[in-house]
Amino acid sequence: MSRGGGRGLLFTRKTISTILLVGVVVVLLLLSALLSNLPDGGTPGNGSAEYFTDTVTKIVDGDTLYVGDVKIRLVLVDTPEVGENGFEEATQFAAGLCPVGSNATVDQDDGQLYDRYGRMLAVVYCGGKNLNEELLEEGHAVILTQYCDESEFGDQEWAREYGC
Ligand SMILES: [Ca+2]
Ligand SMILES: [Ca+2]
Repeated sequence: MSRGGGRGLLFTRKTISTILLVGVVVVLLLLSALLSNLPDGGTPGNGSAEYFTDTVTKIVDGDTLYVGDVKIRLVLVDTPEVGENGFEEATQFAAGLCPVGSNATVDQDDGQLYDRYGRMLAVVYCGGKNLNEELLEEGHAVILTQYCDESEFGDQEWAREYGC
């Protein structure tokens, strides 16, 4: 009788620890899935496009900057050129959101990797904010609708909101 009771108890303990182990594994899998999706809209490891975080080393103008030694052209947006109205404001806005020396995350456009000048086309995140989107939202940039279909980001909410 005591033998049977002992077996019953052992089985129960094994079952409980198995359930706990499975539960822990499931939670870990869910967490890693969640973390791999950050920041919003990121597509790490997708195709040959790059996805990396590095230091902002130079702000060229509102839509062009260096992250590490990579020259980035913010995709789907266009800010004024030197001498044009709004050039200073757009450049200073970009420098304010992504100051030189701070960290930026670069999500290269899987649909169009580089522009014709060899600049990497990407969305840049600084302090958790999408610089491309913020430039549009603050009126410093216009959207380049001719690239909406080609771009990885053309169907994202922020791009659609401004004309894609
Ligand atoms: Ca421009
Ligand atoms: Ca990408």
